[in-house]
Amino acid sequence: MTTLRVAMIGYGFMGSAHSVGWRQAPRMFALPAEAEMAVIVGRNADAVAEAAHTWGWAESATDWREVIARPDIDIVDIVTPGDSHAEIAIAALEAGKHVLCEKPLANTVEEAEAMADAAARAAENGVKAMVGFTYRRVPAVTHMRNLIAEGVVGTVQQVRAAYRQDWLVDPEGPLTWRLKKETAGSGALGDIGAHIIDMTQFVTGQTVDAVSGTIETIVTRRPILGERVGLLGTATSEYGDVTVDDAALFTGRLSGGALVSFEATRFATGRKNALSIEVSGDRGALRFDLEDLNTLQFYDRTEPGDRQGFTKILVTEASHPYVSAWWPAGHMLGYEHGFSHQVVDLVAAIAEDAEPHPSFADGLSVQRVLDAVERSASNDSAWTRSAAVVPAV
Ligand code: SOE
Repeated sequence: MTTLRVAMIGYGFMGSAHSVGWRQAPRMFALPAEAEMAVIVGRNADAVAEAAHTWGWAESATDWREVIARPDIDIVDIVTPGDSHAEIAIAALEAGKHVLCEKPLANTVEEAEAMADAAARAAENGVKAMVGFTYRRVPAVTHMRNLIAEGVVGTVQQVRAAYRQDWLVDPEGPLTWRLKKETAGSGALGDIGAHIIDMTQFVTGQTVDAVSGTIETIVTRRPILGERVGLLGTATSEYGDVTVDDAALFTGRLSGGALVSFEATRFATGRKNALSIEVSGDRGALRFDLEDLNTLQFYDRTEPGDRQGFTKILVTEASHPYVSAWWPAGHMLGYEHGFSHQVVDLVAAIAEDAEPHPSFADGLSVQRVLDAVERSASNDSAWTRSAAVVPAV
């Protein structure tokens, strides 16, 4: 069996989540190729060596360019902030490495276009590129997409998508990289709005073709970061400007004509990581909520009136996507399982020489929607076309 040796660049929150995926997937799934956690890369030699030890990477290194040039590396997994995605991904693809890149694909449409072009060129030589919209791989979300494709909700008439967090409510929370335009590209919009745009396109099989939006920075100055801890960290006594949005509200028009309401915010007091999506159609409706991620709510309008009502589907049957590799029915899965499923799909695409999804073209399509929201917001919320490419689902 082929062995795919992985190099991961970066070692923050997403580094730990991806490491769990690389460790668990080969143990729980019968993968068509071996995946080996070869080397983890970061700028701070001591910290990255500790991360290698904690998460089980064979080696650590400090220079990503040297690692990408190594002939014994097959896959480059990028979990750095958005400002380095384009440079690392393009270099890796040009060096013939398969690439998995965290979302959002890039910080700008121009970078995302260059990445999608590099991926298309690399694909001619069998090299694969995937973007890490990992929530697609929550079994209930994949199941929702399959049910909609089967027609259980009929024609999609409206979608409601929200991603609400509250980790910035404290105005003394420090200025981390996620709050600076030069490192993150945008704020709640790109960080979590990107997830609900991708999820909407994924589950409906349609593109978000135009948007009208508003973005807002609620706390405009914050203490400069001392030491990073989790999403936040310690504060110093100096203050600096927040240069990204804290909240984004926008309406989208799907290629099939339906309206979507989107909300992405880090100021939803009490909401820790509340991603929800509800798709309403002329035959029924489906709703997913990350705070109850093993379930799907299904309303069937074709049932007799006296039996209609939302029913809860427990998405833990072996017949549900990804589930058979895990536990018997009813033994719940969590946030981290999506990262294993991402590895399963990437390794399968490489072994079978198939295009992985979400592709860099899918990532570019989300980036164009993010950009259209910002353009709309700076133009009195005027309807703005995103010129999204058709996502392959
Ligand atoms: C922070 O908002 C964050 O970690 C995002 O960056 C992730 O993409 C999301 O999965 C959870 O929240």
